[in-house]
Amino acid sequence: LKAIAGAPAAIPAIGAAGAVIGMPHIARAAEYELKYGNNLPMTHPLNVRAQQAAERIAKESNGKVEVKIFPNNQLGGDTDMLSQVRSGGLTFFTPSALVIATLVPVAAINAVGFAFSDYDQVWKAMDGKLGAHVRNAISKVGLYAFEKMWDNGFRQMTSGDKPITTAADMNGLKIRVPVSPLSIAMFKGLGAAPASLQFSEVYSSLQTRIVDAQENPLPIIQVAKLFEVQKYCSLSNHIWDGFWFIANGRAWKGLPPDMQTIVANAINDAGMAQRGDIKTLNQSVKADLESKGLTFNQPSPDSFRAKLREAGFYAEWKGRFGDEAWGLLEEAVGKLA
Ligand code: TF8
Repeated sequence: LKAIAGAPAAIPAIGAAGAVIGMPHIARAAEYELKYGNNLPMTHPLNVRAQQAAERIAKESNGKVEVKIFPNNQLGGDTDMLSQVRSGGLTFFTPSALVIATLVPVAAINAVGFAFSDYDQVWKAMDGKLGAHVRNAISKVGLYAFEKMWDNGFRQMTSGDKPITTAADMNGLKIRVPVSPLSIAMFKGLGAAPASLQFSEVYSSLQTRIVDAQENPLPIIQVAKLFEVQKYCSLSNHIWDGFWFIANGRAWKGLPPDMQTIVANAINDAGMAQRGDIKTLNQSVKADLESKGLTFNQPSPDSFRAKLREAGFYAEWKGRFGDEAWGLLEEAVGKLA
């Protein structure tokens, strides 16, 4: 007999109902069953670390809280999961900042093109005032955002026909971007022809040549096997992207405070470990992708930034995000507009 961690060692026999005798694994149901959905396979650090957090939560709550992971778009694409976490059908979801911004516009602020240049800047801002500003905005739409953002990575461009070496190579390029107004505006500003598609459609849209290019961090390019349908990768680092680990507000408030503490500690700690995983992967994955046929180049950000400035991109988004949020961003990365 193997009871779940913390469950009573002896499983009481059930009299008249009988059926439960001999089926110890259903002898104790969790009091709180929390569903977590995301769009990545279990091999990505997001799920590896979430799985560890789920195990820790089960153990520390003595089996009262069970977190069940639904990876790989099992519950639908990002847009579906975002509405499920709002309605409560889903307890947890980890949208990219770009995606949650369809609901909370200021959440896209970390994704302003060519703003962050390294992780020191990123975590200082997102663990500091800029992150607090965004979390507060997320709380206003009935969602709870855990304190620590998880890392998606710096986004890089991949293409099928020719490498992207300067901003001039962007002209007319059909590039898939997430469902994100900021991404659309930025790539239009660069002269490209961006199209918003769910992440679940990226591989097939490249394969069928609906689009010629896409942009994502290297670990995503690897787990989604995009090297099979792309030839070039430009290490443009054009956006730093992270995941907000969010919860349905009512479900979160419905957890007793001691359980909230257990869950929050496990998730925030897992997030910190996941940041380390992505940093390590960023260094190791390139060689692997090269061996699988991707040709890399490293463009200078200068021509891209200049083109965005010329297109009025920074001035426009400063207006959209507002002076307060923009001020916090510039405090972290220096003057942009
Ligand atoms: C996108 C997203 C992705 C993430 C990741 C797959 O490109 O931003 O980078 O959602 O979880 O749609």
